Amino acid sequence: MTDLARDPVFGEVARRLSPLALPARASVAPTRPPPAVGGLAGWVEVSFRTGGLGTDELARLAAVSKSLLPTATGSGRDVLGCPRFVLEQPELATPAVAALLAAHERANLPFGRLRLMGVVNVTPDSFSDGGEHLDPSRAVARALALVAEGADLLDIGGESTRPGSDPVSVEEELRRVVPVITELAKLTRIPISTDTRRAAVARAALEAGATIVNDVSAGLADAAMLAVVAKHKASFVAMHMQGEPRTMQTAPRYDEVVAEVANFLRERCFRALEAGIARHRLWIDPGIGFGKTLEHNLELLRRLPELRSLGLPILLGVSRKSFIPKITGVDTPPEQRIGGTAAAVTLGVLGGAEILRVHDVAVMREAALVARAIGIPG
Ligand code: HH2
Repeated sequence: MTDLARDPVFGEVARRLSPLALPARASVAPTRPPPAVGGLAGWVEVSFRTGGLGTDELARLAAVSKSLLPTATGSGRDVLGCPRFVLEQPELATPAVAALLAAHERANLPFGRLRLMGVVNVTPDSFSDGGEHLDPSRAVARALALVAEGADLLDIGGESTRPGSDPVSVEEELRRVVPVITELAKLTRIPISTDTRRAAVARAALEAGATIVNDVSAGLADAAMLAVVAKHKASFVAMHMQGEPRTMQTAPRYDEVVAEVANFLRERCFRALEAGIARHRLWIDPGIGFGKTLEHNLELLRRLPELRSLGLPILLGVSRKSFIPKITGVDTPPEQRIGGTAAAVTLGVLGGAEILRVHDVAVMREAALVARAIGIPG
């Protein structure tokens, strides 16, 4: 069933109904109350968004969808050739229909404004800019240069999470990022994000003027993280990672990478909501390169629209990453991976990403804006 799950809506229902695709801990409740299907008068019409599917896949989707929607009568196609079902007895609607409608509604939410998040790593060892901005004044200058290039947000990190990296101490991470954030908060009005897995660092960064916490462990690395974010009314980026940076690339394994990433993000966002973080302050990120093979990364990028059914803005970090030379077969240094990054940013925007985390803001801003103008009119 999961190989049919290319459609964001259908993918959501398939995942909910397929016990194999659900890790035991994952919650399957909708993220907000489903529409009152039983209360709707007359009938409900469900059209599947199936852009990009071939005839064979459409036929299989229609067959499986029919079995998921036992109360549906009169299946057909809408003007775009998408399968369409009319539910004539909505009071018989199953939880699957309610989930389908809720997911459909979320996947069809209008796109938000595109935002470019400029990256500055105050570290000696980050994979692409390590050592360049360890000095606080250089880090501040780089951040201001990214603002001048058109960054809408800044992401300041004090610990490399590249594959194979060792964690640094909390004290060292604080020493690296707090002076930079303090200074930047005085010099720019652009929202500042702190890229950290530590609650103590998040707290200090928020007190210094940051308003966003970007946690590559989605709150799992530090039990106090979600409460700190909630207390400061900060935004929270929940990113998916399998394992931890030191060993995550040793042997990443998934039965179904998109379903597992989506379920993980849904679960972590539930935890964030429970901790008191407002829904409108949550962003999700599939975590390209974090415990994933090249194939896993490509599958996630191709099927990014499925994550839209969670109803939260998608942040995407593809900038300069090692999947690019793996594809080209040419081992270019990270700062030269501009073309590959622009291609991935373009496809990411067309797949529904709204926040692009990049090192080269001016070029990627141009790529992202052009991609959106062509691919997502209005
Ligand atoms: N990627 C990196 C670090 N933080 N955060 C989010 N939300 N998404 C990402 O894809 C992401 C991230 C890795 O890139 P970089 O910061 O340039 O390198 P390093 O971890 O070596 O400092």
